[in-house]
Amino acid sequence: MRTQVAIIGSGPAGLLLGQLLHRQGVDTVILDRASPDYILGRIRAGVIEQGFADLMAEAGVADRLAAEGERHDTVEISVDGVYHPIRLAELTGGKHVTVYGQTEITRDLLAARAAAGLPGFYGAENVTPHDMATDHPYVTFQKDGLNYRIDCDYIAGCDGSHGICRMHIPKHRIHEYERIYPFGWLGLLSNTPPVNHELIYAKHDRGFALCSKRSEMLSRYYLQIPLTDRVEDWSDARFWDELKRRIPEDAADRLVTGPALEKSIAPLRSFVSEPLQYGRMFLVGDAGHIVPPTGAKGLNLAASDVNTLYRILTKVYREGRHDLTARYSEIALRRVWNGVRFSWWMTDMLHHFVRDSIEDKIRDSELSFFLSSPERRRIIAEQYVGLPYEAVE
Ligand code: RFL
Ligand code: PHB
Repeated sequence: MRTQVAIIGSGPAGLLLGQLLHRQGVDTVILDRASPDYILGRIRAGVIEQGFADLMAEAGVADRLAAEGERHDTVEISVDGVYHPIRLAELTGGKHVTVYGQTEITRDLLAARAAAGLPGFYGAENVTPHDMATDHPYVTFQKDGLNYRIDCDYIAGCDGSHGICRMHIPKHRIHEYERIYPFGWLGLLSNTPPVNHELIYAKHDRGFALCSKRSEMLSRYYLQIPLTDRVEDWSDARFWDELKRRIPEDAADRLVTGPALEKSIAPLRSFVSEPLQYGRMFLVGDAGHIVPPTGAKGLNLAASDVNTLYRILTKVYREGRHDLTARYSEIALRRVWNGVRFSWWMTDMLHHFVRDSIEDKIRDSELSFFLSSPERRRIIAEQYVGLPYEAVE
């Protein structure tokens, strides 16, 4: 089998890239080791930058996002129970974010790919990229006991943080930067009305908490917990009690609780692999970098990588600009490092590290400095709504 771009990974990065390239007449095949149902079962991101929403529109898959996504002009930071609104639109000249779940983004993209009849292999085993440093890369895999080989011009490694594409880059051609945080997030999804219209990022002596949502009857909450805790340690009742203690009093008073539809723990880490390419293979999204979720940047950085690669490949196929492929990593990484820094900063400012340490006192002081004037809050707002995408020329 032959295609122009073999896409490994059918998460939001792989699917969005496939859809955008399809609209430019570029052929793709998508391979994923999981099934579509499994992919849709993962509860992850919820905050979409405008650049990402615009890209979904360019891909022709933004109808439901526009109709059901909720526009947010403000985000709340609470410190020991006191609100500090960050008025995103007011501070950034009208920019905002949209609350629309990653699950729904993925559902829309999978539906569009199926409707266009584009090829994909789910439940693909032993997916392996080959000969990326030559002009004739290919991918092999097995499915239902049969062996497959896909010859292609380029390979897009969109296979997430546990993917295999990065592993196939020789060690001496890649540098990996990593920071592991000494805590995790316990997330809970429930069929209850969200406690607040705006998201609340709550810094508290007992630890960080986040109040988020998916819709008017679907809430998503997170608690900072020690890495040694297991999901079984947290009954629904214990989760709700702890959440109430960390959020502002008025929110705790109106919090509607209910049984958890899903509860899971995510460890927090910052990770970047440099460069994001090896020959004719590109790393896109979580395959090349991870951020802690506090800045809501992971999925949005995946989208900005897709934007860069899609614009480069469009110029390659339409204008013969083969010179541009060598620049993918450099362009994508500029924005990635900014997101990595902002996510690290938000995590650092809002979480509790070591009680009564000088570092925690300095963090408190730095956060109150940044919350203390519109000019300083603007610095947070501009990054939260997302920096502009860099042009590819
Ligand atoms: P994905 O979504 O992990 O998709 C990768 C796909 O590759 C497949 N795969 C393989 N296929 C074939 N062979 C192999 N060997 C393979 N290995 C893996 C997998 O089955 C999968 O289908 O990566 P992608 O597309 O790069 O998307 C990245 C996002 O999923 C991620 O950055 C976000 O979810 C991060 N994130 C958030 N991002 C935001 O922008 N805003 C948020 O509010 C936000 N909240 C979050 C988050 C991530 C979280 N967790 C659980 C890590 C909240 C949480 C709790
Ligand atoms: C979410 O709704 O899952 C969410 C929102 C904002 C974040 C992280 C996760 O910063």
